[in-house]
Amino acid sequence: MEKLIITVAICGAEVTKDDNPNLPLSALELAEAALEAEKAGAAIIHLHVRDEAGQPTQNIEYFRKAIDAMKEIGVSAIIQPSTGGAAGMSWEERIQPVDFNPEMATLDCGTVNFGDGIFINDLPLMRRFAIKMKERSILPELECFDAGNINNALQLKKEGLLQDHLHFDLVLGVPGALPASVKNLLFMVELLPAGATWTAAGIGRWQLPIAMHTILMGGHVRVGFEDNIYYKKGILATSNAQLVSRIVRIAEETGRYIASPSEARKILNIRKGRE
Ligand code: KMH
Ligand code: ZN
Repeated sequence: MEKLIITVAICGAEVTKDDNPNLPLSALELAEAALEAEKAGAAIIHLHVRDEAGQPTQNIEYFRKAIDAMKEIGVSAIIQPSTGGAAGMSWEERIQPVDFNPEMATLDCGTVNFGDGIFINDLPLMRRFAIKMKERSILPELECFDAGNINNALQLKKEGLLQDHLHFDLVLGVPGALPASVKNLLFMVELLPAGATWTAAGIGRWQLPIAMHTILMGGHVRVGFEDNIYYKKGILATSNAQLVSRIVRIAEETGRYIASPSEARKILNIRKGRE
């Protein structure tokens, strides 16, 4: 099987330090968490940023600070800024980090309920994001929270708005979207087009079981505090790296070895690398 790409979603937009005091939020904390997770085996850093009050923001200056801090301390993993931000943000606010020309960025593929909120991703918004990413040769991670989202991504492909290689992130268990279960994971994977690569992310207590099934199915894995703050039931994770390390141990026991950042770039057909 292909080597396993581990993505770490280090802070997200919703979790707070009250939920888990080990959550990284400042630029320096994000950089240190990214480096520690990379050393543990992560090849992709899925990045959200927060302002001084800990609120989610898509302001380019906060991304700049976090990414500069990461580079300064030697992070070489693929940095994948979020263009999802938080539910309720405008598309203009959300798209800002694309201006950095990152190697990857997320492209959310459909409107879903998101807890008590609505996460709006209509086709005109998706087209805008896809066009900008294609112009800049940024690989979109096609985030799908429900089965119909995959079809929306394929619609963009039909319209010529995506590059040849498609990479999906199947997010299972967002309250309001498709619940996490092995049956739903299999269902979504069967809908993917031939040749696509995919990552799966299970929310909350589903992070570990979805990851374990994904390892065996040949997909790639996302873990991290954005999706889950616990190590075990009732025990908070001490760091994102702790969650990554567990995936590395499990995967290697099954004979699935871990992709370095440069191997991940090759698997994902990322043209613009640092190497
Ligand atoms: N925070 C969620 C509303 C993404 O990063 O692209 C959206 C999200 C998806 O996290
Ligand atoms: Zn995110």
